[in-house]
Amino acid sequence: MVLLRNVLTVQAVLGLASAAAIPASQIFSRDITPIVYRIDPNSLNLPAYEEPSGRAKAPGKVPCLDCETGTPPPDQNTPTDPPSDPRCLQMYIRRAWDSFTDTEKKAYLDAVVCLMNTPTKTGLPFAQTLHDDFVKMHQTMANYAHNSGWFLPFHRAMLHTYEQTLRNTCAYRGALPYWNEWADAGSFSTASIFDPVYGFGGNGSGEGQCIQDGPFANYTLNTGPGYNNIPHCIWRQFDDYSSTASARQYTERCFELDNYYDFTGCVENGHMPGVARNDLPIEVWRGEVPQWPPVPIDPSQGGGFDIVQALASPHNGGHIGVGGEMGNPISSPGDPLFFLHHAWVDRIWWQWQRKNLTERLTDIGGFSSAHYYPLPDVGHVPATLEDNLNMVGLGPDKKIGDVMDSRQWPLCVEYK
Ligand SMILES: *[C@@H]1O[C@H](CO)[C@@H](O)[C@H](O)[C@H]1NC(C)=O
Ligand SMILES: *[C@@H]1O[C@H](CO)[C@@H](O)[C@H](O)[C@H]1NC(C)=O
Ligand SMILES: *[C@@H]1O[C@H](CO)[C@@H](O)[C@H](O)[C@H]1NC(C)=O
Ligand SMILES: [Cu+2]
Repeated sequence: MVLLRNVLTVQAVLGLASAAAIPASQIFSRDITPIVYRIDPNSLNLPAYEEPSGRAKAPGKVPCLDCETGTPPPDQNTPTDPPSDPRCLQMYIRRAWDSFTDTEKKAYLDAVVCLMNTPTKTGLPFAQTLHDDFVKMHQTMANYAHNSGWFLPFHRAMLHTYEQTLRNTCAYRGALPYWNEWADAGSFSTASIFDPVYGFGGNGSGEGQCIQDGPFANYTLNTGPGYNNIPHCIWRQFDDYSSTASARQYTERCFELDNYYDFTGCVENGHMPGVARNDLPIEVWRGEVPQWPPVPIDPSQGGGFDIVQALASPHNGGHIGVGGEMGNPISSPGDPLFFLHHAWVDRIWWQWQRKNLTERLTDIGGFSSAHYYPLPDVGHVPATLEDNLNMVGLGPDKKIGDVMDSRQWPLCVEYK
């Protein structure tokens, strides 16, 4: 059964040798026939994960501050409390992006650019950079890590792997920031996190809705959109109405729920116990959505589908308010903002856990795959603390039980 549960379905488009970036909107208007094949992760020939020895130098021409000088600046990650778990060498104090100084913001953005300029470590099909590797991780695990009990633990493990990769490969000295989305709900388009210099760049524009400024403008993703693997730009379609789904009230109602199964459904998709679910069409979860958000949506503008009414949740808010790559449930890590968004979601889980640690450090529920993805031969299997979260060679795999307590090794994370 263990093997069966590791059988993954991935679609890929073959025969596209050209590396020229093309706008995502054109990709979807093309006649593409995805080829479905199954991958057993045991057959992927993943490089074995190796503990890094010392800090790696950045590859050439990367504006990676401390890598270039070889002199690490003082650790920005000064803990206020000693680690509560003696196995933690230090704690990673995750703070809101808006609390970062300009120097800290620049150091983080530089490290992400460094990741984008570092060659793939997984060698997974179509991945060319370490940034692509994280998209592949998410693409590969998408049917397990969404609409399932794995949603929160998988993303927590993924964030840790990403944070450690920034530190070990790109000499980043801080902890992962999170995006405080309550502050920007309803007004993503003017949020300071999209600053062109000390931020992630702004909205997309033009035919492919490619981002035009910021440190990731002109970058070519080799994986995505969706399950496709076609070179394309990072694209965004801000929609301020959709971004109201990030409002505080849609988080607060999740905090009222008292078990993991109800809580995760509320956080991920705004599902409330006993209320009929407004599920997205299955095509969306297969990554086949041509563009996101679908139009028209805002009822005050005559739209027919009230996306906020249907989907308001702390998780959906960030995805649908930013749109484009972030609006794609399969390839959203292609926009580096994904990791700050998910750190926000992860903090919400931790805040909820902290309200009753005795109960909630072991509370897991739901299945080990999406409700629309019964496992071959065995169907739906309940998620357990023993389930293995595959990090596709980017870091050590983790069991769900390893990530239930953020403060403990291997995570050693605290949120401010
Ligand atoms: C973002 O850009 C898209 C595409 O150019 C445009 O349709 C949309 O109105 C913009 N959003 C905002 C909030 O400016
Ligand atoms: C992206 O390309 C444009 C046009 O060539 C250039 O002006 C801009 O500086 C580039 N941005 C980055 C972040 O490389
Ligand atoms: C934690 O949850 C358990 C089980 O629901 C309950 O008995 C207990 O009173 C709760 N503790 C707190 C501090 O709310
Ligand atoms: Cu995800």
